[in-house]
Amino acid sequence: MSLKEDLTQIKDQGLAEIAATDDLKALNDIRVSLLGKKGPITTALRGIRDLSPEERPQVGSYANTIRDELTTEIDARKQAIEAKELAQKLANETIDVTLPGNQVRQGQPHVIQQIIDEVVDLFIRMGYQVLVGPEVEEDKYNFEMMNLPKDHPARDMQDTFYLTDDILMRTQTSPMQARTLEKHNFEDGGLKMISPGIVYRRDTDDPTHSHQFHQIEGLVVDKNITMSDLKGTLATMIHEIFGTKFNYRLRPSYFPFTEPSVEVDVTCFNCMGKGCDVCKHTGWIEVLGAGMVHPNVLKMAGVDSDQFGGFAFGIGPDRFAMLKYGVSDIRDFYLDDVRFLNQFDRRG
Ligand code: FA5
Ligand code: MG
Repeated sequence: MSLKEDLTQIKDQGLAEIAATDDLKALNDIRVSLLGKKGPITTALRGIRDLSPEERPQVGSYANTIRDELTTEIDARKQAIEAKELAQKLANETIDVTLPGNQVRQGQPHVIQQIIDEVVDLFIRMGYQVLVGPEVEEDKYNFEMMNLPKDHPARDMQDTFYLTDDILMRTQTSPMQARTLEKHNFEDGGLKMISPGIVYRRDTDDPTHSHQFHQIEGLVVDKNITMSDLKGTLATMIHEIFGTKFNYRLRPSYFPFTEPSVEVDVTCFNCMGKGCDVCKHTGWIEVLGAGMVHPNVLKMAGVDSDQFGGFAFGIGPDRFAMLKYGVSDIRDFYLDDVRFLNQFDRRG
């Protein structure tokens, strides 16, 4: 076989190998073995010196053509393999947007928040504005402007956590009465507001007491507001939240910022009035305090108490939640046990 034929065979074999490979590494191996120093072309070219001087340039240039052809073919194959790999990779990474997504478990508002929302919605429907006040409060608003001067004995009922002598964790949402009265311009008309929020007390935790709990303050101040307005409002709310299954009663009470004052009890859900541990054997559970706004509270906030008067109430939504759902220990609301909380999923 002539050298030229050898070279042609090397070329044909090389082209066949190149065409047959699908893999970049294998292709590189082919390149090295075909075109490298120890490859067949280099070896064949060594035979050139045995040829006649006329044949040498011919065969030499043929060998170069073959080398170029193989190199071009290898490069083209390399591009083809790379393009194929890229296409495959893209195909693999394609996101099928029509597949169903992973299910994310959806939560629901905490049961006490659900009660607060119900109460707030009702009062919005009755034309009240909703205000939110600070939990870290000044003594001035929490006590003094609520007619509880320093050293007033009634402060003992609401001992709390003090940050300084004058700054404390509010014991009630009632400071929002003072804050709102102070700001309201009564030349524009009367005032109807509710203010839900968290309050703190140095209470010993028991089935109906927590050291941190919720209140919803309500305040109506206008001309000609009477105790029957208060009673009607409270009855509307109790029926809205509890239905008519539960009874309620107004019991005379004392608050320094209302006169007269009442506390409202609802039938104990646990014994339905017979008396049990939950209701301390009274048959009733106290759910809110209320009364007619004390003139001193109006005066201290700069409101003319001869012209204006009103009522106020402070609801305990934690107690509402206990009654409504038959939960016999308030502390269950604060343990964050999802098995307990999931029972109040109102999405059904
Ligand atoms: C007050 O806090 C008055 N500010 C309510 C008020 C407002 C009266 C406006 C007049 C006018 P009292 O301390 O009774 O009152 O608390 C009101 C309600 O909060 C109670 O009826 C009860 O439902 C709830 N409550 C009181 N202490 C706790 C506690 N430690 N844990 C859970 N709920 C409580
Ligand atoms: Mg009370």
